[in-house]
Amino acid sequence: EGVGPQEYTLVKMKVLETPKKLKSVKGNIFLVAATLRPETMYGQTNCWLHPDIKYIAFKTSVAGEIWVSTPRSARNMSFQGMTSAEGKVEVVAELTGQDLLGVPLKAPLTSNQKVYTLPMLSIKEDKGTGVVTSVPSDSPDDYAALLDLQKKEAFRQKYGITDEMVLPYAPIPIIEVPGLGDLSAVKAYEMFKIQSQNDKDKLAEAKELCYLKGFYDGIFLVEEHKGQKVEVVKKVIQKKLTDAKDAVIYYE
Ligand code: A2H
Repeated sequence: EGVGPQEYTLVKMKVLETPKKLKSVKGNIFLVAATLRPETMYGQTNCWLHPDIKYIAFKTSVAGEIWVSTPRSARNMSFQGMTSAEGKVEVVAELTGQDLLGVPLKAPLTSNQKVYTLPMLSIKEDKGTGVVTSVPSDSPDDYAALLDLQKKEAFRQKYGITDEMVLPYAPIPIIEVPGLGDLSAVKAYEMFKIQSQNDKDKLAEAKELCYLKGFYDGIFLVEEHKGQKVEVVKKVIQKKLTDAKDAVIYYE
């Protein structure tokens, strides 16, 4: 990773059914997911949270909007004009990831009408917002974690995740990558013989391959950008998201 600040796109995922711990909060609540690949938002199938890390709900600079992220990232956002006051974070609720699991969300661009918050154990507290949107077609980490939940009923039960939150969701073909096909993460998962989300080394290799090839050689399949190169369309889709107020640019 470079020395300069990293740019992330924060994608707003709207809470459709308020979880218990947020019942007293007024306003529209969004989980904000940090991504390096805004162009893949057409393929979202769920949202990842770490069950054991701390999240906060806080007031934003947008009237009536409450966002959820880690306290660390909210503080960073307070210096980027995203909170209710410059340099301040007005906390309205404190939660753990566990409190927020199994919640239906409306996410932008994806063909899924709702996606659920699910547990991912490799989420880092000190990167991005601690909220990660899942695109199993193009991210090997996301595919591995989704498959773990789909294969293991006990894993779902441990976190109170029902079948309907997981089983109907399949990777959506959105980008054709020469040599890796239209579900590059699935292909890479198989090529590297990955078994689960705990296969750290193999996942790192698969991620590298998909990320580089997807970015430089990938061709869009979704109707609106059909035939266009990922390299070209990435910024266009990022702008579409920010213009629609479905995302903001964030640095750390
Ligand atoms: B990416 P970098 Cl399709 N912990 O978004 C673990 N992973 C995190 C995270 C955290 N706290 N915050 C963000 N991420 C993920 C899409 C995507 C991503 C695709 C393909 C590759 C990919 C959909 N998930 O990332 O360490 C987010 O997943 C591969 C690098 O800053 C974010 O972008 O380089 C990426 O990791 C940021 O990782």
